[in-house]
Amino acid sequence: MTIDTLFRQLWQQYLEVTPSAKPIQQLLGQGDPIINDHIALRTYALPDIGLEDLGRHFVQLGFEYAGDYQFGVKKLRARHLQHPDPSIPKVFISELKVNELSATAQRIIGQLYQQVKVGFMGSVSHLYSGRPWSVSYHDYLTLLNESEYAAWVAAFGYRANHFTVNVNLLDGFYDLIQVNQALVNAGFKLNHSGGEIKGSELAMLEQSSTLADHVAVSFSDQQAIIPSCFYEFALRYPDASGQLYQGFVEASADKIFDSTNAL
Ligand code: OOG
Ligand code: NI
Repeated sequence: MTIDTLFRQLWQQYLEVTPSAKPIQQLLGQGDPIINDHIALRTYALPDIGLEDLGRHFVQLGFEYAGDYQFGVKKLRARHLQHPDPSIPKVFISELKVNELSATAQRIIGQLYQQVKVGFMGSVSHLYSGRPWSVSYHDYLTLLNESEYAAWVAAFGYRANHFTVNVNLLDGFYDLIQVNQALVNAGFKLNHSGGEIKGSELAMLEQSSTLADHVAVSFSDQQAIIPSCFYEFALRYPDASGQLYQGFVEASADKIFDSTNAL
C-alpha cells in the first residue's frame, strides 16, 4: 500500500464520523486543497495492538520515530513519526497504559482485547478498520467515568481521530486567531481546554481544535450519540536553525486530547 492510499483510506473513514470535516476544509481552503500537518491514532498498550504495532506500518512506508511524549494524569504515552519528505503529514500515535487503570476498567478492556484476533495489527488495512470488538454502552459509560480516552478507543477503535490543517500553508489566514474566528463565525465549536490557542511562538507550535462531532454509534445493547472525531489547526514557528519546528508540545497535546470530551 502506498502512503497516499493509506492517508486516503484514513480520510474516507474519518469523514464517515466527522460531518464537519468537509465544510471546514471548504471554509479554510476556499476551493484549494488543504495540506495536512499530521493525523493522530489511539490504542491500548497491549501486546499486538500497542503504539509500535501501529507505528510499524508507517516505518515500513519510510517514516521515522522523531519524538516521545508522556501524559501522566491521562496515563498515556505517545510518539510521533515523520517522513523524510516534509510534504507528507506526520503521525502522532498514543497508547493508554491499561495496567494503570482500575480493576474494573482493566476487566472491561480485557473483554474487548479477547475479541482481537492474533496478529490483528499485522495488516496495514487494520489501521483504518474501526472497532475489532463488540462493546456495550454500559461498559462504554463505565470506562468514560475513569478515562475518556479508554472509552473513545472502545467505541471507535482504529481510525484517525483527527486530521490537522497545516495553517502555515493556508492562503488568506495568517494565524490561529483568524482561523478560529472564521470557524466560530461559521458555527463550529472550538475546544477551550487550556485556552482556545494552545502553545505559543516560544514553544514553536500553536494549536487549536474543534470539539469532536457527535454521531450515533451502535453498541451491543443500544445506540447512543457520542463524541467522535475532530479537526485540528497547527501553526509552526522556526527553531534556532531557522527550520519550522516539527515536534509536538506535551502541555498542548494534553489539552488537544480533550477535544473528544463530551462538554
Ligand atoms: C492526540 C492529541 C495530541 C497534538 O497534535 O498535540 C495531538 C489525540 O487526541 O489522540 O494531536
Ligand atoms: Ni494533533
